[in-house]
Amino acid sequence: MENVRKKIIFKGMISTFGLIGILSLTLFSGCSRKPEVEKGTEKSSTIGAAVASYIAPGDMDEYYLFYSGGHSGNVFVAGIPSMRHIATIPVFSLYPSTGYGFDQETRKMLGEFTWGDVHHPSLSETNGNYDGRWLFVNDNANNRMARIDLRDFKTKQILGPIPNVSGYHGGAFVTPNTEYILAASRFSIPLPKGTYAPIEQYATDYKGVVAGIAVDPKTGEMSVGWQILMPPFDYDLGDAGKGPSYGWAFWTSYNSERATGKLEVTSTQKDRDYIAAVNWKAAEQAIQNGKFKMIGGVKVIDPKEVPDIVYLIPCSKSPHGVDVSPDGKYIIGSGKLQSITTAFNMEKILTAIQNKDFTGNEDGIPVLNYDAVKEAEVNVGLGPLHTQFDDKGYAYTSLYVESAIAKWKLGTWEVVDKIPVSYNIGHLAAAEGDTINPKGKYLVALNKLSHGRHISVGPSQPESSQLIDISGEKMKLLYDAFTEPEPHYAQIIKADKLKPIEVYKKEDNKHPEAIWDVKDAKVERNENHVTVKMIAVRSSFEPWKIEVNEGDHVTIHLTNIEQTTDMLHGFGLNEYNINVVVDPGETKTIEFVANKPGVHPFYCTNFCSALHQEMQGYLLVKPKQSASTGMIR
Ligand SMILES: [Cu+2]
Repeated sequence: MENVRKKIIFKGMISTFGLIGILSLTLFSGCSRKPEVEKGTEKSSTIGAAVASYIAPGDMDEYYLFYSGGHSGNVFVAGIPSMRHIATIPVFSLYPSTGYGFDQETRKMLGEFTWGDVHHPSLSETNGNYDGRWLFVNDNANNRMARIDLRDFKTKQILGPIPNVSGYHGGAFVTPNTEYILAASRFSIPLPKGTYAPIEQYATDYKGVVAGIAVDPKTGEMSVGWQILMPPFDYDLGDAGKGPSYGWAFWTSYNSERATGKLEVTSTQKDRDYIAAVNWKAAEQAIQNGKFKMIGGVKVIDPKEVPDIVYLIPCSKSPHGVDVSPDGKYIIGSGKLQSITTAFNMEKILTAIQNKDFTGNEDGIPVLNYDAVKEAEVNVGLGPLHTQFDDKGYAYTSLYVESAIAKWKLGTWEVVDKIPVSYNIGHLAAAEGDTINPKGKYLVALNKLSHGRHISVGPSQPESSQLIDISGEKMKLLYDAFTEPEPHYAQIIKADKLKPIEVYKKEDNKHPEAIWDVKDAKVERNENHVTVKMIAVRSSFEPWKIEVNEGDHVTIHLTNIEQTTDMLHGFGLNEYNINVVVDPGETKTIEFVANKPGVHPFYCTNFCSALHQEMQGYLLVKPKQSASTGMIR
């Protein structure tokens, strides 16, 4: 009953906006209740669902889901339809399982930070299709962007903190040929970073930034590309144009009021927020033509001085997702505080720009006439958030407040089906559902709050994501899987696009200190620096004994000389807080100061053979006193 009542209140009031009290009620009381109606439906379809999501032992999944691990700093990989978790990819946080953040190479990459907040994974694209080369993820907390190489599912580059971008939420989303990865500021601040301005001057002296991070098409190496100075709104999700909208990038934003303080009240006063539409081809050109100023060491375009690069499209209040349809014709914008999703027509956007059909401006950026660029308003339901697409011309919009997904038709704009989810869905991911060639078949609901879906483990309930069959007319719930908190965006790629390597080939190892023969293994001293060239191979370390003096600076270059797939070795050093894992053919560098005297065993931490337990050695640290007097301290 309460749900029904809420809906009536919501529908009655929503068109008037500015309804803070009602919203607090709907947004937040909605979290604590389960919709009761669907329980029976779930049960009755159990057998069909079980068969549809069953992958027999030894068989493999058809698709893989890459989903963000939020403030764990990790990315997780699961099979679809089995929803089996198959890998954790550490990105911004230490991860002893793979030794990530313990060796010199990854420590350097992580820099001063030991955590990050992964939000939106983005698979690299060629001609608008996933190409299975890289996965990019953003760090909302420390304004960084990382590249994961899908040949070995490892993080290879972390760019940032990116200058001027503050609260990197509006990424990572790639352009159709991975020319750029989108980036935007969630939190506007005075620029460059480090500048002080009183909060009372927020509306004028604080700035947002939208940006494109450039990607080298051969290596995937990222560099700071173009940046555009924006009004102090909070920039949210983005998507790149394709087909007729190719060359454009879109971000939603909230807080068009430029408010500070209690944003749930102060930033919900106006009727609309904006989608920022950026002509990135023009931005590229402007930078080339020298039309920029240097801010924070980066070339930044000021739209006041360089017109025709960025426009604002009014959209429903408090939007999250902006999603471009597979054919690139429509830009779908959803505001959480309105029960409709708007489809904007790219052709109409371009015409309005040409005709200067503007209704105003924000800091010199033209605001397009909503009615002139709108194609349709779709009555999707309460709290529309994010939209994905299938192969049959349907769109799927997550409804946060309603805890449901609406399926609707592009072109007729009719809602044709709805399925409840448990509960409070944020993002959703359909199979290749944001490319030019969505596959249909499966969709995963990434639920923000899930009560009672798993055994309670205390006040914090395990989160749930749900696999939904979208191959038929009606959506069908197939499976409830645990999701590491916090699920943000995810992407689903066809398994045959992933072509991971089997080993690191010896000839490809470019580490200057790599050794491949036990006769080259050695311990060398240069004053108080001890360098060890070490080999790990089934089932021993060579050398197995390292003698140093207390206070020595120790560097171990450890090469796993195996050329057999999955033959990993670890190096765990007792009470030195060190655990490194080396894959076959890989060399890693371990550095530490031998500041704990005594005898410290090291051992292989990653199971490798029947004699894995025997794979061990000793670090012998002579106490300082004993080195001079021969006495044991
Ligand atoms: Cu081993």
